[in-house]
Amino acid sequence: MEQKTLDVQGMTCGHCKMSVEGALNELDGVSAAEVNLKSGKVDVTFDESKVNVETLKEAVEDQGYDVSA
Ligand SMILES: [Cu+2]
Repeated sequence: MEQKTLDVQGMTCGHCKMSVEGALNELDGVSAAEVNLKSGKVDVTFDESKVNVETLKEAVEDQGYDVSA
């Protein structure tokens, strides 16, 4: 399992948290996604043989947020 912290801009409330975590958890290979609203960071645990960081970013961007790392 791989762990990656994404920097996400624009998350402001519980709904944002749910959207981002939901989108990531829907991806095959993601076992955990945890949004920290205060820091704007998302910790993702995933199987690197099934999903890559680029796909994680796209899933968050598809929800309308910007990812910088
Ligand atoms: Cu929100």
